Amino acid sequence: MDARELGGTLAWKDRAREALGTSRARLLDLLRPVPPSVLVTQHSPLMSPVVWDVAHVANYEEQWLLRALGEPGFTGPETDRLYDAFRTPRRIRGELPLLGAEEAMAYAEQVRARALRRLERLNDEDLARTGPLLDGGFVYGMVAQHEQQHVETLISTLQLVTSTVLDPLPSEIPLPRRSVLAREVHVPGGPFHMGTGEAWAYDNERPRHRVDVPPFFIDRFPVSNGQFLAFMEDGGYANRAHWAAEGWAFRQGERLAHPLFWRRARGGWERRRFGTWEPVPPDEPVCHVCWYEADAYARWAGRRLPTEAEWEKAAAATPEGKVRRYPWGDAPPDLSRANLWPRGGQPARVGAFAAGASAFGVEQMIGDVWEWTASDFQPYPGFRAFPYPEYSAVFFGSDYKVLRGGSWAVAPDAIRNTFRNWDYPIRRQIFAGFRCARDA
Ligand code: AVJ
Ligand code: FE
Repeated sequence: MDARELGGTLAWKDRAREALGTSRARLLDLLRPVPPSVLVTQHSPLMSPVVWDVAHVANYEEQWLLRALGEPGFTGPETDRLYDAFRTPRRIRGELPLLGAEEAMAYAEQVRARALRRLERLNDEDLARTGPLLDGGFVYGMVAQHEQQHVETLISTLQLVTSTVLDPLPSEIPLPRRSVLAREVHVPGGPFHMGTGEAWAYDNERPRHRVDVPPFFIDRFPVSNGQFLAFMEDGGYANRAHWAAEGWAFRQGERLAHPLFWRRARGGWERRRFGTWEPVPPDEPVCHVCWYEADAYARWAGRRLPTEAEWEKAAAATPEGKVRRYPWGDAPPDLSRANLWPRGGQPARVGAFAAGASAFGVEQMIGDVWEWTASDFQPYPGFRAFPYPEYSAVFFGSDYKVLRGGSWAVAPDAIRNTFRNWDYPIRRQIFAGFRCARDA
């Protein structure tokens, strides 16, 4: 064994094995308590039956960690088609001849066992032959992050089920006691380096490039339920002046009057969490609002949503002109810094993570709720689709808005300052909130 293998390949092989092990454990832990009837049902046209996601995760791994690496798979074009997110739209997945719960799990297990054996056998020749797919172990990072992303997707599917499917987990996050800080933070103008070239980053985060960001103010914390209630009580949903034209049409058509999963009860507002109704906690970041609701709130407050570049600069940049992987630095997330999966099953209170503040003092940027930004999902200058255009490239344009920072249902391996998520501006079932900004 030569030094190159010791320092290079073997180093990422351990990381790959660990990431795959973690993502699979998360998937199994999530689904273990869920009744089989819930797993096979399509609960909403917006979300697949759980069994589709499980077999899709297995099929994706079969394609990338077996067949793409010259290893025989277990299935062929028919299965690929059934579990292809593009050729099979979500709303019809419940009517398809899908694998059952046990079959889908067995499929995932079979693929994984073979993929791990393939990983053990990988050698320098494979690396040379396969090219950039294996640079730094990229394809393993891609498959592990993909599985983690589907775990979050499954959590939002389970949140749509009206019967109690998950018991609330005990929250390990301490109470904040820090109401004295100014609620917004000034970020000076000037260049900063946006994006990343790190080995496991997705194509849409690349390449790192210089952007000039004018000075701005950004909220120290995500907007809370209590703040959002003030907007509601001030007639925010009924006042057209706050709404973008398409947002107003959507609000009218859907009769929006409060975040998704909320209802007005005798004692005040309640929200449904995994089938259980409970009072809305006023000091938690607001969640399950679409981009139009976030945008309307910001206008009502005399502010606006931050652009992606502003969000990332506030999270990653230091006053000395360096960039960090997480707001607090390069150390991996822990309980004192961010609320990520698996934790309490809900956002933590505003102010809970003083130790997670960015260099500029902005808090709770990673975890708790995804944050809608003002920006459309567009490629960075010099973007190249890799390894396939259906991950990012086919979504570029003005149809999708970018979300940043990850939610409490996101795994640590699938979030960093540069990570970009996107969705339609009308979507509310995702774990999305927002914070506001303004020009300085
Ligand atoms: C990045 C969340 C928009 O769910 O469509 C999952 C992630 N890509 N499988 C999605 C993804 C392929 C993607 N989002
Ligand atoms: Fe997928």
